Amino acid sequence: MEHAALLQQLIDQSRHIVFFGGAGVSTESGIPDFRSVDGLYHQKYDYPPETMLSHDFFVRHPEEFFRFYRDKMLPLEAQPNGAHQKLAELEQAGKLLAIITQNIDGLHQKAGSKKVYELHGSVHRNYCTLCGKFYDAEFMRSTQGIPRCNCGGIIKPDVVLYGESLDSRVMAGAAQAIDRADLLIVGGTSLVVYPAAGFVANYRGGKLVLINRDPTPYDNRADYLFRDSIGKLFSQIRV
Ligand code: CNA
Repeated sequence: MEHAALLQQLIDQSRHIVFFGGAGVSTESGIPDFRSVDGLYHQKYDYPPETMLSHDFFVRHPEEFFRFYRDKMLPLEAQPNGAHQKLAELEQAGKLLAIITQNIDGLHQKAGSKKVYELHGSVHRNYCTLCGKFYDAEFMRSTQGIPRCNCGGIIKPDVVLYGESLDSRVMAGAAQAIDRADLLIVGGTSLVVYPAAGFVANYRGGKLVLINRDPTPYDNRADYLFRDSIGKLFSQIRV
């Protein structure tokens, strides 16, 4: 059976779907991922993205951190693609419990999804490190150099940088959702960044579907493996 028809059948048979995704969910919206051939790891910078997006780098080289951040992490014109849209529709139809994402772009919410566990935070939330005042992504993009609050504090994106710990409440909510899932769809993630691999490895519920262009270390754990474009595939699903 072709991929779309098989995915349709699995979705039709399930009542508590959970979707777990990564950067590959947003590439069809024009946002590059890290590890694909046209991803950020293959573009030329003085440091690799993992270094520039680390807590250590943020503290030691804030000016360079924000130059990279404004340049690459704030594609605010990007629009949701077929995957974001169909997942939002599945939630509205009462079939999808939650989305767990490693993305920080907010495109699931832009598509209308409500229950979204953002493991790595969001570029749409930024806070003064001194007084806690909130700033949106548009404000961050309008700044130059190191963004500062009225009070003088540095404004930090609410994004989990490498070397920082994940929010335990978000983690617990995501784990609970996965426990309740009768269909776990994992897509657009290389499954090499913690805690993605753990969530997938520990899934003991119903069926596991993996949709990814490149191979992952968990391909053999999947009940169904679709080496396909996730936006294109979801666009063909009827909710
Ligand atoms: P990754 O390691 O870059 O892997 C992405 C995976 O998606 C690769 O295995 C690709 O083969 C696959 N892929 C790319 N495009 C598609 C597509 N259209 N259809 C199907 N598969 C596709 O990304 P991960 O999310 O696994 O890595 C985790 C990092 C990347 C997280 O910390 C993210 O915060 C971070 N990131 C996020 C964004 C974003 O918010 N949009 C962008 C870039 C990186």
